[in-house]
Amino acid sequence: MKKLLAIAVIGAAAMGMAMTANAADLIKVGYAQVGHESDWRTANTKNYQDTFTEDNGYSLELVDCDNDHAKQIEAVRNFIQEGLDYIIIAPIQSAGWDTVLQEAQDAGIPVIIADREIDADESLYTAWVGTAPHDEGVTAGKWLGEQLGDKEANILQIEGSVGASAAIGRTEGFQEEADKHDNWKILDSQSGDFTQDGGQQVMESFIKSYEGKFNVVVCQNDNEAYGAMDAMDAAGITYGVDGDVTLISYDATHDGLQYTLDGKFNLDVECNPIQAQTVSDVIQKIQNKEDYEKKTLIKDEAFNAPGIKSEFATEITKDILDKRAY
Ligand code: GYE
Repeated sequence: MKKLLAIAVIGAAAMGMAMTANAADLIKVGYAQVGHESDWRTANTKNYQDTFTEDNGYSLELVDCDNDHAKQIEAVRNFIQEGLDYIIIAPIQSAGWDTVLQEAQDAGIPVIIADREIDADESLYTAWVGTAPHDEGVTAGKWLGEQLGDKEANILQIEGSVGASAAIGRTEGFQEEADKHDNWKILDSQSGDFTQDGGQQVMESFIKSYEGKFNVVVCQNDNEAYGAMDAMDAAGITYGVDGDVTLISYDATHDGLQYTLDGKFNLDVECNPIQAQTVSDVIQKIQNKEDYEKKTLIKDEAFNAPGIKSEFATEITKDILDKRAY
């Protein structure tokens, strides 16, 4: 009896040890996520949860920072205190990162900036993986120029969250193209915070001020565009390929592309939220002491409604839409 019990105890201890050893083998990653403001963000969160799994050798601590910069800084500080192996940050705003990045560096924890850009010296972070909002803005502007020809444009723009590189870049890129056209006027440009409610509210107030005076609406993400559509529907303003207003959006999520296929959006400029595997590849290279890219750009394209020929966008088809999982 005694002997058997002893064996059982040893067995449990060995199993326990094996379990601890396994847990200790996992690479501990903290992701300070922006929030849950849009379908794009939901897809990005899911992509991290599906990629940074225990089966893939990770333990993931994902913090939804609710679009609050102070909360995001605090999340990063907690990751540092916990002594995680890697920190990933999708920066809510581009400014204000120097101090906490220095703290992570002092603690010897590699930081990967993901999705958006930051205003900080490159030496303060390990790597960057993300998209190019400035180029996306340029694409939207070039496409509009190509489609309008000599026609004038009276444009209303619903921007993303104030201070976010995704909003700053899209605004600047589009403005650069707008500046090339004497007969384009950006009547107004206000933040809709990358949300559907925000898009609707801004569009409602735009309609009050500019009804009958605009022929282009640019929304800096799909959710804002859904809100803008609701506001225009309520006011009896038509948009899309058969409407009075050209509607441009960014993200090209599944629903956004469905609206493009239906001719409700004229153009949807893609921004790809599927970035976790690229981030994981960087981490694996660091783990294996291999060379890694300091910056990796996730490639995007643009899609326009069926029947529209463009040098800058692909005509959306049911086939493309069906392959879009997010
Ligand atoms: O366009 C928007 C999201 O940072 C690129 O954030 C991302 C943007 C995306 O909320 O939908």
